[in-house]
Amino acid sequence: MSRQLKIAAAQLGPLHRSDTRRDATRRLVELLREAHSMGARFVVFPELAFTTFFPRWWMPDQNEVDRLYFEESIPSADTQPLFDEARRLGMGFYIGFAEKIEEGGRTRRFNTAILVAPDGSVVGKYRKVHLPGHADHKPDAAFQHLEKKYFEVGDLGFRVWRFMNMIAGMLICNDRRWPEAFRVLALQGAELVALGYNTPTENLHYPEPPALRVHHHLIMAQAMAFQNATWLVEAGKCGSEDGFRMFGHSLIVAPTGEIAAKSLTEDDEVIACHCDLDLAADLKRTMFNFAAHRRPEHYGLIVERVGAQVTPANE
Ligand code: CDT
Repeated sequence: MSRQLKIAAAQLGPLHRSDTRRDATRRLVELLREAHSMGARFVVFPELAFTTFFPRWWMPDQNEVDRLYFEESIPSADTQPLFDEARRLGMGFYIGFAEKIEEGGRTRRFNTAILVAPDGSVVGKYRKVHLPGHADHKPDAAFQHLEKKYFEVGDLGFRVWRFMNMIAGMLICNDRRWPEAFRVLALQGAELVALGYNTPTENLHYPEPPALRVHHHLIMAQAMAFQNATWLVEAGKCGSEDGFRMFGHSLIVAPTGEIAAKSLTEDDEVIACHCDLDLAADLKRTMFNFAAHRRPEHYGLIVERVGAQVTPANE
């Protein structure tokens, strides 16, 4: 009998600067209940799901940033109700948050996601590797994208976990633009990749039509799921946060590359799908039988070189 799991993506509408983590948790609990009523047993929530997308703001007082946006423990008093309700309902989930730790005598901050089992235990942690944006203040820009200021590059690598009768991996937002991240998960047998995101409708760095940004979001998801023979569940935080818009289009993509479910709004919304986990395993035995067809002896540059250098073979 094939392995079936009903999975949901719980999209969040806007969280403004004035919204507290308690406010966010209340909404997350409602979304969790809705996913449960739809029959889902595993839910993917967005990146930095308890707060507004704060890297859009230049804030010189790090103590204030820590107090308003970073978690020193998870669950915390404010976020505990989500964990309690998930355990009561017997549901697993993925959620993103800003993590602050003390390690080796210094404070470290990461953009983090965790996998929580139906019994409430945290079974896996991932710290975002691909941090977009910049670290300096850009006073002339319409908004900032200061992930390089507020976070360190994740130090836990790309891992998978045996979880709820599947092999699950985690990524966060900008990671979805880098095929290497997915491939490292797929090489460990990932059958499902969970990913939360916050993606501004406008590109900070150069003009780009909003529709094109959504187009890229969709084709990346479809390509990454298919080429790595994995289910992919992406949940966004979206809508206009204090006047700064981010797009929705949360989605569940099958290992065939087909979009199985997609959100319609830019507000709180749950989408769900019956996922046949063996579809991922089957494709890894056939079309994407890595052991039979990959040629890593020709892929060396992928790990040796970071930026492109032009060295034509005839020079
Ligand atoms: N949160 C996050 O990583 N957002 C980025 C914005 C990049 S703008 C080109 C994203 O990749 O969606």
